[in-house]
Amino acid sequence: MRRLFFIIPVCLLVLALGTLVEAGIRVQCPPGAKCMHLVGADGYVSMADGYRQYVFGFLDMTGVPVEQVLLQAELGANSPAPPIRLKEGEDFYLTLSTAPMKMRPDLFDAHSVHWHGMPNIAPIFDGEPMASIGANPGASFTYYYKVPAPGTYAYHCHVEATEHMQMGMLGHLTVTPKQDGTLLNGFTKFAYNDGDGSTGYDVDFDLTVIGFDPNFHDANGNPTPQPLPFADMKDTYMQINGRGYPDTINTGFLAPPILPDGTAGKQSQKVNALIEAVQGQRILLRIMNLNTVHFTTLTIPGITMKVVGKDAQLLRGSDGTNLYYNTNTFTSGGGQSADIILETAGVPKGTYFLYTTNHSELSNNTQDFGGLMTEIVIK
Ligand SMILES: [Cu+2]
Repeated sequence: MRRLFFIIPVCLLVLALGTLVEAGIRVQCPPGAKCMHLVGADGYVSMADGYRQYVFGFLDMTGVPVEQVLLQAELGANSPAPPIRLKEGEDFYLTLSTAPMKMRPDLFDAHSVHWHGMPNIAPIFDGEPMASIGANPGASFTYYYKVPAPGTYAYHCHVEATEHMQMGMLGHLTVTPKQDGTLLNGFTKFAYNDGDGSTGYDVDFDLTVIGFDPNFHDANGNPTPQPLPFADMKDTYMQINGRGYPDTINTGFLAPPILPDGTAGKQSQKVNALIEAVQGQRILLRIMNLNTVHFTTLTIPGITMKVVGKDAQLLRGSDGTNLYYNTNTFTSGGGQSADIILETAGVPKGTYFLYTTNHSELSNNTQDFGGLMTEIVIK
């Protein structure tokens, strides 16, 4: 009998813990809220010159049964991380699970999600590992956000940030304003709550600028004694949305990389960077620079860029004066963003190029021609 008294409570405890663990991963999404399940893992991507690059990254496992998550995530890191698009004021539950590193079983790094530049995040959900927490390998953690402000942001892993960001744990985070859905200035979609429709647009595109240093990535993919070459980091694979030109304009998924054992890997580069609009439409470019090494200057010969927002802030003075400005080049460093409007009325139909004026970055490592460039097609 005494043994029964012991066994029954233990069984109940195990059942309760099992339910909690399952609930921690399969969030019962509350009505009206948005929920997502990201997994941090390692994997491979193909650079535009065909080079297989080892990466760390996130992948979207929303809706995948708990018992299949780790198996499906194996070597499944995406680059860039899956884009997240939310509405201002929305309740968002983001569950992060960390899969063990398939190619680096000697590493036991946790992962986290940090919303770069977002105000009013509860400290426990900040993702910075000294002041908050992440998810250790095999574990999960659910973040909650009351999405506070519209704009163009990024999210990234903040654990050993220099290493994990260089390795690819970077993604686009867009928050649309409450003003969306109202008719102002002939538009129903806007970059910000501008009150006058001046940031209205017809079509928008998320552009994430990143760069990889193949020597750093190769050093990390090789389980030999560290340290990693932090001070020597030099990105020679500059990319938009995880691709160098001409892969940026390939509207399909890129072919899965061939793994070191000769088998096909998983599709890991799912976001293209082709910009298309009908003549007369207004384009909004949501540009997020997540390069860990370089400043980047972008230009679009033939189309004027109107900058209406920077670093997730509407460009407006304290007295309400618009501080928007027209330019033919835009420079940003890592962690900076911009909201740029392109008016296509009066722009002849055709193909235009968005590219960096840092000409050494118009290459895919040693392959001349490529890199940080995409196309804008006005139809
Ligand atoms: Cu990480």
